[in-house]
Amino acid sequence: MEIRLVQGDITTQQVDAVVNAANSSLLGGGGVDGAIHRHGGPQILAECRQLRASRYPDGLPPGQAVATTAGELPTRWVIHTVGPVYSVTEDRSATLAACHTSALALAEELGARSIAFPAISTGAFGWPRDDAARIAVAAVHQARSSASLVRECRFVLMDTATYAVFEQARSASDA
Ligand code: AR6
Repeated sequence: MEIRLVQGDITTQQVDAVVNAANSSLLGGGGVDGAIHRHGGPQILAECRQLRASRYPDGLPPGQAVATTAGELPTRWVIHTVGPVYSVTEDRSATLAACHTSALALAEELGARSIAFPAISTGAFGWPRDDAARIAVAAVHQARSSASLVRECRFVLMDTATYAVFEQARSASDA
């Protein structure tokens, strides 16, 4: 599996699956979540509502992942995952890593060959970008050996500063 870094908007990526940095309600929000629902159209929210009612009455727990249609996005599936809110008193990095491994495992199950991740938890959830980048890249690196279908894992970073920390994390993990 190739790990690629791209600076840009995750909603325009032509990949099989796009990962949404959602919240437990699965009912939308700001940031990546807002952009995905805005560009993907109402079908995504309709499926999220069904999932809430049928499988997640108490919400999707952080670190888990679930898939819906991608609506009008140029991709087949949206994989919703919920990152942990950053905490200075509690180490939640295993949950952030789990977001990546759960999303990748689900992509494999669906038959996706490519997947795009945003920088989960680095916006509204307040995780320091460089630390989140290290955790995300390490998690994908580790999951590589168990991924047989997914050939490309793309991190789509909105701004140059986030792109730069992911580039550093990737070089460190290759070393
Ligand atoms: N494409 C790529 N990256 C983006 C885009 C985009 N279109 N928009 C924002 N980012 P966030 P979180 C970057 O806040 O921290 C929502 O309200 C952004 O610059 O989207 O996991 C949810 O509903 C940042 O680096 O996700 C939850 O309540 C990164 O994506 C909560 O925010 C993640 O920022 C989740 O917070």
